[in-house]
Amino acid sequence: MGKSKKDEYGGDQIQVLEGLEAVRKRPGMYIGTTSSRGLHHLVYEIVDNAVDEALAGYCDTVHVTIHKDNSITVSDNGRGVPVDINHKTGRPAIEVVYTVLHAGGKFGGGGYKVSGGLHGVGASVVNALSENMEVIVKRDSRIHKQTYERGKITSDLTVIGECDPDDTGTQVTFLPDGEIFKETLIYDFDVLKTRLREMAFLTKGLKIILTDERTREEIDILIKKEKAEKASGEEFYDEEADITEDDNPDSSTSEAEESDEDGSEEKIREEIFHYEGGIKEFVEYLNSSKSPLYNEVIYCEGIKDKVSVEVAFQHNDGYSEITECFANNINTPDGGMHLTGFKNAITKTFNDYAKKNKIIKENETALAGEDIREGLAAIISVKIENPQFEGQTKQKLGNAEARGAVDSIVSEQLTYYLEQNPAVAKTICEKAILAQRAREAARKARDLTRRKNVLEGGGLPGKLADCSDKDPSKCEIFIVEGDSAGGSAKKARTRTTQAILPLRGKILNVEKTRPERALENEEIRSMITAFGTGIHDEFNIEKLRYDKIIIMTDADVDGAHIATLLLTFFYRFMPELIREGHVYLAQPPLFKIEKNKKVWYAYSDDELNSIIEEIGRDQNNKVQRYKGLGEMDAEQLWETTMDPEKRILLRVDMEQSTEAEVDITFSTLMGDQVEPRREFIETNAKYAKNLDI
Ligand code: 1YM
Repeated sequence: MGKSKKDEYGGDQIQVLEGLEAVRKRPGMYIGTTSSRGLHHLVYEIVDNAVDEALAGYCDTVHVTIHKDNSITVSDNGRGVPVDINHKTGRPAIEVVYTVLHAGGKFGGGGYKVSGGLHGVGASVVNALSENMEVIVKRDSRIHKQTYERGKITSDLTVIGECDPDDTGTQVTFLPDGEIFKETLIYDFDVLKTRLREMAFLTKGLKIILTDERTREEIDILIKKEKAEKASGEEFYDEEADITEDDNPDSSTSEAEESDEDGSEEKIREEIFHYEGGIKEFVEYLNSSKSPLYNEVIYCEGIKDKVSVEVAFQHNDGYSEITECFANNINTPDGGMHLTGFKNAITKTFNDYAKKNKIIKENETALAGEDIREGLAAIISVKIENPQFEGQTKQKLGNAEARGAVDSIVSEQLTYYLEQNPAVAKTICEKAILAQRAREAARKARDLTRRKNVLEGGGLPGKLADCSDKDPSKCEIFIVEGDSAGGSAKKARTRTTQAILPLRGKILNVEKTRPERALENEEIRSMITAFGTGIHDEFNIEKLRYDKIIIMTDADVDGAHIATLLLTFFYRFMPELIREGHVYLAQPPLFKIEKNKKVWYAYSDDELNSIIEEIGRDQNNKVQRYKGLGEMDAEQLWETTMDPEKRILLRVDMEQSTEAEVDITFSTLMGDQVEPRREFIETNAKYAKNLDI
């Protein structure tokens, strides 16, 4: 996708449009939201420009650094943003890139940037929303620098040094503005990591390096400080919580470096993403915690009707499907035309192949798309001139030409591939036939039970102690581990709004069970009927009978295991429940502390220590460690875990995770591969504070 010298951007080609005031007034219009998601979006806007430079063939490395003060530096080794004078404005081009809002800078329309030579669109938005920003460009043997505050220039473009003529590139550092990002200013390494890894997969050959200069401790302090500031509602100053260099010897001063040599914990996190195989490697990554059915990743690519198409896929021996779609490197979780084209192509091509090779007979039913896609991991990536993002959240590709292009490229190349690789073709067809049979058998069984239900009246599960209020927005259901805790919970609850569903022992691991078999499991059926929503394609959130679904298990390893099994079931059968924020984890206390007839509960070791410190170390202190919910009587269970006024609930959140990451997390935790699970637990155990999947 290289460009000739002739159509390179000159300073005068940039259109000057409107000022950045509009961006500060209505940031949501440009970056979607000013929540944590918007904060992270700033990084992607700048990285996009570097990736465009890579796609144009001029850059192969991008560095992203999170600094101790939560400012970000992004740098690349491309040509450097042009610094020559723009004839229309009489100002340097770089100034225009960073201070003038460009056409189509609206959220969701960022796609045209890729390979269209129109990039730099988002940079001015990032500048407008940053307390300060600095850009350094190495170009024409010189090092140039300009600085800004809240989108306004604070220093003219100046040459600050010289460099080798071959040494070129752009470096942007910005500090997001606290006046705009009121929710949080703290960057999450893992959120950036996921997106940057994705960008690297989508841009084969590009090396992206992500570095976090903050230590764990420093991040914890930042979080505490931000919480305290929010609580006091005003600028809060706490010497202990402040980590500016002067006050805290552990921060980035030279002393910190010395302490590093002492072997103390001054760890800097760094991740390098570099995939010569591009989306083929993305598919291998999706299947990394699963067992692939065949060795090779199937790959198709081509250009048709000006749509550039890349598709890669591989089946695993599981039952769920994960297909991630991108248009101009932007994730389209709601699919769209490219996905439709892909589904058409594989359904048609596999059926044609199976018929032609007598794997299924002429008079037998054709394989359904869902049969062929059972256990499929796929990536679809299209690049298109004027992407239309549709749907409520603008996350669905609307361009009809993408459907035709993907369909024809995949059909043609897959037909050829299957002919060349009959063993792989047979394996996939056989898996699809098994899926088809299971689906048919389940349908017959379901028809039978439906008839039975109509005759017998159906109804709610017997074990459910339902609440009396019929307004779902006021109701919650506790899924409780074990009959005895279930008993206490039933006694403790507020009958009007709290329902209790006790589950016996461990629930089924749906990750390792055919979906049709899972539906034969009694606990699973009870939950489905109690929730009222139905599952999979028939899921309907409007029918949800409770606003909150609360998993209440013991605060130990077994309890965590049961909670994970339940979450896996929810995610595989009714993911919208989690996505829409209806799923919670109850937090039973770990300790009860008694002194002179007064009682405290502690939910962590830290809390236990601070309570003891507060009440004074004393022989009269009685500390009891709760081993399970069963050890609490109804009153204690109510007081510590169920009372909406006092309890702590963790909401299960996947807002900033991609579908791919969540899928991998569940297959890692619950699948049949042991090694990825061991690795996952080792890396995450230390940091597991909050359940964020
Ligand atoms: C760390 C962020 O922005 N890199 C970057 C941006 C540009 C170029 C190179 C570039 C593009 C072109 C010609 C061209 C941009 N240029 C412009 C504009 N990294 C980062 N690297 N020369 C250099 O598109 O033809 C906007 S972005 F408009 F000035 F050309």
